[in-house]
Amino acid sequence: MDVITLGEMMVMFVATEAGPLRGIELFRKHVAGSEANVAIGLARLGHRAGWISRLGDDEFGLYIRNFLRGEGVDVSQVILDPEHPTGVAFKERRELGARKVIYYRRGSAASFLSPSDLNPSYFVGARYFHVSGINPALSPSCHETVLAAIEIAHQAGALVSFDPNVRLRLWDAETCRTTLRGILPRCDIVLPGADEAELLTGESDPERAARAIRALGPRLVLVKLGAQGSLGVSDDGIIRVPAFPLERVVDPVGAGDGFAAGFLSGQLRGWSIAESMRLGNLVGACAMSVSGDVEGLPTWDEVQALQSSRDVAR
Ligand code: KDG
Repeated sequence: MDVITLGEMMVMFVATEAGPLRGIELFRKHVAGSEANVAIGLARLGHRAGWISRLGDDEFGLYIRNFLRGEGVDVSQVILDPEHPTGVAFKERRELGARKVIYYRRGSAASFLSPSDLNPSYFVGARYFHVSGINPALSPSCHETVLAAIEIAHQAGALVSFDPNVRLRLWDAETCRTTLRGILPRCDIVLPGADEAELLTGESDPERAARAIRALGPRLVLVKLGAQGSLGVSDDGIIRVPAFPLERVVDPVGAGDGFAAGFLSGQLRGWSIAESMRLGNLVGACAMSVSGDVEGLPTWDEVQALQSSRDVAR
């Protein structure tokens, strides 16, 4: 496997019209889950990606498993749980202000993931293990599973990539900060947004925040800066890569997952950090061009067409 990911995927109902959910009658069914989004992004770009999780043994669980399978993501490590349901989320659309994602995920099958669900032989030969700060927020056993999986991945020789994915609807800021700071020293690559980097370090300047995260252990920190592109801090110094030009942001949710998929794809191709970040920015922009998390993620052919039309990479 090139990249193994672990996390919860939910069925996500996206409002077809803008406005508060109480007035919405129609929703479109999508899948949503940060780490699985990354696996889909990588599979579309031509890499071997696997996803570890639990889903309810119910209609939505089967829908998600089939969807991922159809995208070419390996789902051999997905357990169908007959006792707990697949998580559900709703996404509101607003013309003004931030979009809201509402969860119905407490007690979901994925929140029962435990270290005994991990199969160390699955990690043999993996190049990267990608996980996010959503999992440790779901339950103590999910937190333990993340720590155990990081350990297994390192033993197998994989690099660990970590997106803090701060979700303050799942836990309070202080618990989040303390828990995620306990995970950061075990990671090789950390990909926070600017606000997440600040929450984790207390530094509002992204460069200082990235340095503070590096001081905890990770060799590479990539801060996502939205319209300002991304910032990379490593032993080689500081790299700033402008955003891929996008005429209209339809929905920013999922952009970070696109960035992670693009960046890891670049690294798997042996590209430099700057070139990989450029691909990350491009894939992140593609994710923002549609209202679902994954529908906009490009195939490798689409990436090449975009690169040659805009002459932005390689
Ligand atoms: O990164 C996008 C995710 O936030 C979205 O898919 C929902 O995974 C999700 C979550 O738990 O918030």
